Amino acid sequence: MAHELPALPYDYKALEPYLTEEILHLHHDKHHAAYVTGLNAAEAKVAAMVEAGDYAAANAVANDLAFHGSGHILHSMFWTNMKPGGGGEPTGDLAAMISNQFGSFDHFKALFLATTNAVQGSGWGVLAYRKMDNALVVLGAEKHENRTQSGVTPILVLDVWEHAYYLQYKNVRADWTKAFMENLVNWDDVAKRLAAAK
Ligand code: MN3
Repeated sequence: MAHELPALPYDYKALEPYLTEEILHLHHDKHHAAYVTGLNAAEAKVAAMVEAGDYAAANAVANDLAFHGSGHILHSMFWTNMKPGGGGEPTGDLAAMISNQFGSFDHFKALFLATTNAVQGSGWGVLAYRKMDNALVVLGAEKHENRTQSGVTPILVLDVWEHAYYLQYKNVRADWTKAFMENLVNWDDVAKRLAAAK
């Protein structure tokens, strides 16, 4: 059962002017597609190792599963975490949890942006739900799979690899993350993901 690249839930031009058609085409059709291919290749290697009883490649394959698997999962979330005419503030249970945990939406936003902007090199800003104590956690992931916390479910992810913004925002990552939060984030999708995680 091979993984497939999911279609975008909107047109490639739909997120302009905050995210260009060119970036979205390259990011979805080339970069995300490569993680799908990588994950399928890694899972095929797992099957081949088990079939042959030869586990010499197990460590390399585990690395590929973490990298390409996380890349596929995070990008699949990322597309639905955005929508044309997004931004604003969450409502309902998500808004209440954010206020309870971080003091206010503005405090959360400042923390999320600071954490995301400070990720060294390629990575993601992540808001995750931790079922163990019914909490929200703000994380800054490196690459796709590093510097996370076990046992949490990401509900909002923001790609800050250079491929996500450099053609439009050049070296000013903070302009990209601000545009995402103010004009693209789909809080309805984040709320749905929180409810599902609970
Ligand atoms: Mn990416």
